[in-house]
Amino acid sequence: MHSEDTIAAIATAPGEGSISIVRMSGPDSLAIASKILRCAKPPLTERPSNTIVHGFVLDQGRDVDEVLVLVMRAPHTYTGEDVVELQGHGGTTSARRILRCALQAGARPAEPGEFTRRAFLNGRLDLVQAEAVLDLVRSSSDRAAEIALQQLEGRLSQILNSIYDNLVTVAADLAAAMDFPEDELHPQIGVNSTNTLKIVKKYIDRLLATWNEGRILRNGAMVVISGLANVGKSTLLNTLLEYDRAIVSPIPGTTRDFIEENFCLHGIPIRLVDTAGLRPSDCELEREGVRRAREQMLKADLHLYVLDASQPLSPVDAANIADRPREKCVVVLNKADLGLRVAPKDLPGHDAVVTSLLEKKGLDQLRMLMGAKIEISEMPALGEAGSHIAISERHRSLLLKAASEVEAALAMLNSGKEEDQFLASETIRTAVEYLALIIGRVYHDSLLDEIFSRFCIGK
Ligand SMILES: Nc1nc2c(ncn2[C@@H]2O[C@H](COP(=O)(O)OP(=O)(O)OP(=O)(O)O)[C@@H](O)[C@H]2O)c(=O)[nH]1
Ligand SMILES: [Mg+2]
Repeated sequence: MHSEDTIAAIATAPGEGSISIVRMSGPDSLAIASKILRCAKPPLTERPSNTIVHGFVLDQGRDVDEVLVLVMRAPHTYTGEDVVELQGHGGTTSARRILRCALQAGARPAEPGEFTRRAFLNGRLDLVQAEAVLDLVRSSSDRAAEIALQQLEGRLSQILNSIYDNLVTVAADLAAAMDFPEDELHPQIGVNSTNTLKIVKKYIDRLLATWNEGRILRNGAMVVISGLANVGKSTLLNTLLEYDRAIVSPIPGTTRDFIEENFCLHGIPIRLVDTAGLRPSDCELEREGVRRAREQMLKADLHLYVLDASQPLSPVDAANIADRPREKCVVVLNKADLGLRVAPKDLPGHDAVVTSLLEKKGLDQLRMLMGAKIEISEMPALGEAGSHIAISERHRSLLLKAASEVEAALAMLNSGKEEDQFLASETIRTAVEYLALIIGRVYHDSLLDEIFSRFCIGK
């Protein structure tokens, strides 16, 4: 597909900056840029690809900004079309004026993600790679950025394509074998198909196992601080964030609504939530706070249960701790500076850390334990060593469907019945369709709208 029209947008973030970029893509990019540019000869339209030209953008004969112009000719560009980038002196006003000139000269404003959408439609990227562009822009940690970049470079696509190709081969082999109805399925074809399907299934399962990491890296791991009133929950939030976000006071029931903030722990993006102290109350507002606290706890990837360890372990604390899944809970035995009347050994089977948030003690150990608990698995078995993959929710839901089709086909091949072999081939074709949807070999406009509408304008 090659578009008829030429799109333009400001590609840099709004606000003051040292450079601002207006980007154009489409068949008339060079002609439009040439119309609004005063530069030395030859004109832009005669310049070779990948050159930089110095000049001035003009609006009705008056200079608007001094610019460097990047000339990139199709097909080896981001979008696969002629692309021009005008780099001005920075600042929103100047970028807007350059964009206005480009629009007056014949470009049309780009939709969000339209440059990347064109890259996809022109075969420069598959859908999985296009999604990685957004992941990269949005990544909030080194690790997330690394994974996004590898996905953009095609690591995940390679594996998906190989699964796709193998499934197509198996479906074709089975279909070909059926063209000779007088024979039973050739035993070799049966064995090969079964083996291939088993390997494919293993690969799909390994990809599925990376989803949780992907979810955490894209959305952040939800860590919920809970416990009885006045034990130091808000102090813990402030300490981990390293600034005074929440009100701390010796009055029990200080925090009413929950408070959510993001931060990064050992490269893992975290959504940290402080909640109201869990206690019965006559006050309607406080009861609502406790209800909201419980709602947050249901969504937690990790619980930090805080208690006042200078007091003997209360039955309520013991019950609350028992309620939380052990593998997802760290008990924070706080206020150790006031004397320790609950020790980790009193909570067998639970991970517990003794802290004094007042004296800033026990924090390194707490951070280590949090990092270890928010499990992020390495997956060296897939692809080359050192490659990281983390699939998204969209990939996961389609892979789950593909996996169940592959499993069904395996069962059919095992049955040994001739009609089942025909069905197996059809079932594998359905799995192939799911794979095609992930990579974008098949797509609907509504899917593209959904994916690219999340991008910024100019990307
Ligand atoms: N001695 C001592 N006091 C602490 C420690 N951590 C917090 N505090 C104090 O305990 C009181 C309550 O702290 P908060 O952080 O507001 O407790 P909270 O659990 O958020 O309380 P609510 O929001 O009311 O449920 C404050 O006066 C803190 O200064 C500690 O390690 N040692
Ligand atoms: Mg509080």
